Amino acid sequence: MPTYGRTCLERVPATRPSPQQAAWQDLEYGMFCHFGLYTFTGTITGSLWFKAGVNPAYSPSLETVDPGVFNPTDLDANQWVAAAKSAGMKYLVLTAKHHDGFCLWPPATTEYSVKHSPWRGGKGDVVREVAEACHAQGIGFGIYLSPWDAYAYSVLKLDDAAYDEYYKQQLTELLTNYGEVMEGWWDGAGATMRKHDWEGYYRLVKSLQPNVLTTIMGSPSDIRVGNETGIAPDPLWNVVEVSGKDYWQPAEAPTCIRDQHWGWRPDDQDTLRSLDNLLDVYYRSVGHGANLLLNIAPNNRGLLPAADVKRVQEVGEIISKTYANNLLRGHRITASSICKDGERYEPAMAIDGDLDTWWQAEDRITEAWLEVDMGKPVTFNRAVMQEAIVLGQRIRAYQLLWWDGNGWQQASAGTSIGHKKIGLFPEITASKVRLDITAATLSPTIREFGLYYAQPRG
Ligand code: FUL
Repeated sequence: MPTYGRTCLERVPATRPSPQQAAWQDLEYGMFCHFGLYTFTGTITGSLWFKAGVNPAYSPSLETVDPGVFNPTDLDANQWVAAAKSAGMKYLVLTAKHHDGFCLWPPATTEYSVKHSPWRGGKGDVVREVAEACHAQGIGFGIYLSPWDAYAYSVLKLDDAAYDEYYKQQLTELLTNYGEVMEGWWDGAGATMRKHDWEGYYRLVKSLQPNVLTTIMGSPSDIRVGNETGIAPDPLWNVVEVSGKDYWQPAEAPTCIRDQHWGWRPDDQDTLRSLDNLLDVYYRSVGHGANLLLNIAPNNRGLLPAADVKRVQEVGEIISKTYANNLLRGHRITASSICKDGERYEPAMAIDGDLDTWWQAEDRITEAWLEVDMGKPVTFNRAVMQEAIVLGQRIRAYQLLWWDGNGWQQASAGTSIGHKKIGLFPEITASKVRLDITAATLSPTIREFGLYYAQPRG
């Protein structure tokens, strides 16, 4: 977690991220892995789950999938994590339990788990293997634990209070026995069909691991999820109002690498998203300031499909190549206003590639610009802007201008920047650019400002 040092603080209160939220936003890109009995039956949505949700008296005996089908003969969590890393992803979220209630670890609460599968002779624990692989390879580990649980409702016939205890026991095991958990996904699907002790869950989670960030359900949760398209809105504001109070609640954009199938399916061989489609999703999630959580489903052998891995590696390679060198780096940068607190907020901090430093305008200045003179014409078609969100999301409007020799022309413009904004525009050649912040709630900060050139794609 970066240390942010002393700051040129405005006296005005503003909503800011927790250090854990700020660190999570820096991760930007993660892998979602949906894995469970549905990997072996070929479908993630069963009528059982729905019926069990709406009608607790429903008897699912004919539809409950037997744990005996769970047998990923070649399961290798290290392959999943290595693939995520090689694609530039910084964390992995695993479905420890999906809506069917089947547990990928052997819990004390239910027998409906890997314990009754042939895999590793019933002694296996997928959560452990994935957690250990994440920890060993140095990426964040996240757990998805569906509040909606068809098995607990319909087979075990737990009422709301009994289910709260059941769920809390599962949370306790998952947050006690698997090392550090960075993100806890408490899915909203089906979660309103029952009464849940959300506040109790939240308190328990934080008491077990204060650094865990909760996603979706909570009181409110630490992370929000808007939809399942992988696309975040623009503008994207981090502060949301819940019951009259302001909260910093960064956004995560989940989506599937294959046609809306969260789990692996044998009949789903032709729906892998194209490279261009995935790049577009990246620009419309990470490029809008959200985290992208891309689902790649391990197959029934327990491996990520080679084609999916290759595709995300291609995406990762294009992104890392495009953003390897900031064309503004090392050039002369000036600002209309500089916070007078030593040298820490000099404009050069905005192009130094150091995420622990930033430029900041003087207190009470809410319109300001940064100008970079590159000395000679440079060609670019992407701009990356980041605010020092540890001080809140302050910028309300900006435009990127370039000097055509006679006057300023606009390359791109917008309202929110937040953690990151990537501006995409047709190729421009200029030797001078200006980032013009035309509105801010408090003195604006720029953590990084960069221009890049993305090779046109065929
Ligand atoms: C949804 C679930 O119903 C899907 O199966 C999937 O887990 C997705 C991430 O969240 O709400």
